[in-house]
Amino acid sequence: MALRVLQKRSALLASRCAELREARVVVGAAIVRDGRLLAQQRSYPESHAGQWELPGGRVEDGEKPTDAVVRECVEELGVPVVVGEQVGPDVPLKKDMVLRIYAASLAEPGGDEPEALEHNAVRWLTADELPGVDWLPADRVLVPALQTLLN
Ligand code: 9L3
Ligand code: MG
Repeated sequence: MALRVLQKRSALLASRCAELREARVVVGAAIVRDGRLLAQQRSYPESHAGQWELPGGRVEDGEKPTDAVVRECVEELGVPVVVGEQVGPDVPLKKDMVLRIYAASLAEPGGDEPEALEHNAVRWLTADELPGVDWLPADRVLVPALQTLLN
């Protein structure tokens, strides 16, 4: 009897450990308009300042990743987006984090222009321009998948 209880407890502990080991997700938006992809230039931290990334950020506790995409785009660009399918694989970031990109489009195409509210600048890039951009390392991994999305 005592053995069964112990076995059950250790199984519970093992599954809790697996949960804690699971990577935290950072989401990003691949916003496409007229065959171009929106990229933004980071202003912080100093190690990443000047490099380009897709808009996004950490998923909060209890938040759906796709909801986090919408929230981050409002915070960083001032515009809502409609979120589609994941683009490419999850890309490992430092520590226990992964970057997950979703295809997106502007929810109000004739509305406000996306603005760099927390960044240096935004750019709309063609598929041909993607390889020449100074991307953050994780975003660079996704360049082929992003070119496929644009083509
Ligand atoms: N990150 C990398 N590529 C991206 C995004 C949105 C984020 N496209 C990395 C940079 C940070 C971490 O994820 O180390 C958290 O992102 P944020 O909260 O600084 O945007
Ligand atoms: Mg961010």
